[in-house]
Amino acid sequence: MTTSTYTVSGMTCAHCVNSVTEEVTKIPGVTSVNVDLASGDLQISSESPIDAAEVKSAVKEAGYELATARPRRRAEGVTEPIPSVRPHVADDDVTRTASTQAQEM
Ligand SMILES: [Cu+2]
Repeated sequence: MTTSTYTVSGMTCAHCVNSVTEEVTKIPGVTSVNVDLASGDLQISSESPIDAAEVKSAVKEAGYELATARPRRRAEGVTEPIPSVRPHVADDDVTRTASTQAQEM
């Protein structure tokens, strides 16, 4: 059992939360999805680790963007330096963040 936490940007209401939850739940192996509207946290529980690219495309399918290119794997004891709560960012910031992190991968 693995839990990964990502940050989704662009969600503004409960409908957004439902869309993201629905798309991410469709990823094979995902057992539960928990989205927090205020922080943008997307918590995914799965039988085995889910490819970040799959999560990214599922979130995109729902109409939103991942603010983090990689999961924060607290459950596995791997600590990455991540800002605690990401505020909603302007559209151009999202684009820049996404492309920068894509290059790192
Ligand atoms: Cu909405």
